[in-house]
Amino acid sequence: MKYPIYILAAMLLFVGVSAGEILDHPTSFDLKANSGGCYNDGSYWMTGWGVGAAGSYGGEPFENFCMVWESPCAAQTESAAVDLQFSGGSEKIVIRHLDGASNLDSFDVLVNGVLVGHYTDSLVSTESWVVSEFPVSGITGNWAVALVATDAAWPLCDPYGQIAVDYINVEPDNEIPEFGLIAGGVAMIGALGVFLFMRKR
Ligand SMILES: [Ca+2]
Ligand SMILES: [Ca+2]
Ligand SMILES: [Ca+2]
Repeated sequence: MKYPIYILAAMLLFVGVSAGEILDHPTSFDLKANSGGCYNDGSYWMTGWGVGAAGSYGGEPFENFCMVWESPCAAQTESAAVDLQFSGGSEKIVIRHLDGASNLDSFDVLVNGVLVGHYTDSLVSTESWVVSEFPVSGITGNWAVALVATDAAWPLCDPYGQIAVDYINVEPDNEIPEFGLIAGGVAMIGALGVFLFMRKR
């Protein structure tokens, strides 16, 4: 079958635009919920997320976050994931999530199915929102960042769900160089102190 040149051009343009859209995936993902389900303001890919019970979790309304496991939890084994963009440099996956009173809010973090981090519940029996960072490096492009619950379901998983997540971001990880500079500065000040001490003697 022969296509007119303008149809071929349109097809190439479509492929090009599609590839461009793939590169436009975000570096931050704000999870939100309503009675209809879990959603994001953009049209980005997300799967496996559910909605908590109406009410507040750790002082925040259920509309602010989504659940890795949602009612009915007993049958749940799947991960919950969002698609995020990585630069290839030293970065960190930053997740704001609830460390709840159940003490069963531990989870693994996977990128493209590969384990990159783990959060262990603090075993503090309060409803506390925490921001956890998981360093990564050498990951380039768009990949699924998945959370996998690693504890047993808690008794009230139905209806409240398990592992509430507010947002997942990919951010530059500048902490190691900064720490190196601070450590270097402390070492220099220390060496100077020894030098002055020795001169005084
Ligand atoms: Ca789920
Ligand atoms: Ca806890
Ligand atoms: Ca949110």
